[in-house]
Amino acid sequence: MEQQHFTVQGMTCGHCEQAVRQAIRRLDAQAAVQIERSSGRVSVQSSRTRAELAAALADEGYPEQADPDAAG
Ligand SMILES: [Cu+2]
Repeated sequence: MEQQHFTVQGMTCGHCEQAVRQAIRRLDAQAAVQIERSSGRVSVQSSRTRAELAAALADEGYPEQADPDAAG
């Protein structure tokens, strides 16, 4: 399983953390999820692809923050 890192928008409380965790677990019940709410960091160990995980997060209402290093 691969460790994937995301920085998402909109996590403001414990309920948000739970929603994020459940969105990942719905996609992959075996996933290990670590959340650091203050920075919006979500680390996921899962066999699912990064795109699948990111889509699940966005569908739940926590889209990834735009990468400030990505040009244009
Ligand atoms: Cu919340």
